[in-house]
Amino acid sequence: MAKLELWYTEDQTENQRFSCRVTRTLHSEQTPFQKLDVFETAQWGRMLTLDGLVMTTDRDEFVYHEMITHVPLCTHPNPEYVAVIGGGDGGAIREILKHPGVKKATLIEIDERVIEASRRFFPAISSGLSDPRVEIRVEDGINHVAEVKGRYDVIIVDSTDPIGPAVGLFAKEFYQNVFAALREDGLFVAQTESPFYHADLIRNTFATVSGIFPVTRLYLATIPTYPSGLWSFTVGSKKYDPAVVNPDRKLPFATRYYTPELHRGAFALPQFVAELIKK
Ligand code: SPD
Repeated sequence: MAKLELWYTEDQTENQRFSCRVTRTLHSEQTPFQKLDVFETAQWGRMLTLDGLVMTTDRDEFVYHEMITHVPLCTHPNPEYVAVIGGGDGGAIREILKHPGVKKATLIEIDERVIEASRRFFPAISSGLSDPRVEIRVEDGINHVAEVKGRYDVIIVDSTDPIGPAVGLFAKEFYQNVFAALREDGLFVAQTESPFYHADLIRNTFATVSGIFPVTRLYLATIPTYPSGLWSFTVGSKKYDPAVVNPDRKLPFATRYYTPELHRGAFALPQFVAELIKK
């Protein structure tokens, strides 16, 4: 008897694919910037993809969103003004708002349809977007950081992969503008892909950021639905070292992945990753 099955398949490299069973396609559209799909999957709950690449899923989003936010926000002693470039699903914003000292979280997302899709299909991820401390700007983050000076304590570059609209978010000029957009003791973090598949990108980004910021660090997290499952984040900081954290610090909010002890451990790099960022 014939059996019909629906699977999502992502070409992670020319020689590597990732698949998961789809129980329903909830939404598909071509936005002015990219192809946006929302699937219901058997393994990961709802999944948002852009241009055929997984951006977030119900069941593992907490790892990425906690690690891209709490590492920089727990490094800065008093983060008040925080910006997220990209991240239209709102997951990073939700985590930022857990920090009681944050006065304003600005989301700068180029594609309004991502925000709309997240509000509609991912209520738990987008839950912070209506908070009064949140300002949403639908514009290109590249232009925004080029225009503002000394405004933010922390900038989080929650970009898509370095293709299409996100290419400029991995460029030297962008990091220079991020430096200028930060206050005198500010820091930024960018998602920088997988050390298994994007070694050159990590090497080049780290070298570029090191040429601009006095402190540059790389840390890792395990994100099962991202290519290879091992994901990197690069930090550029004007003053504070994100690798130095009190592991016994008590957090005034709940997390599922991030702990201060794990924060410290995330900077302990496997040898092949450490080699990538050697001077
Ligand atoms: N290959 C996946 C990289 C996606 C990084 N950004 C995801 C956005 C989630 N807020």
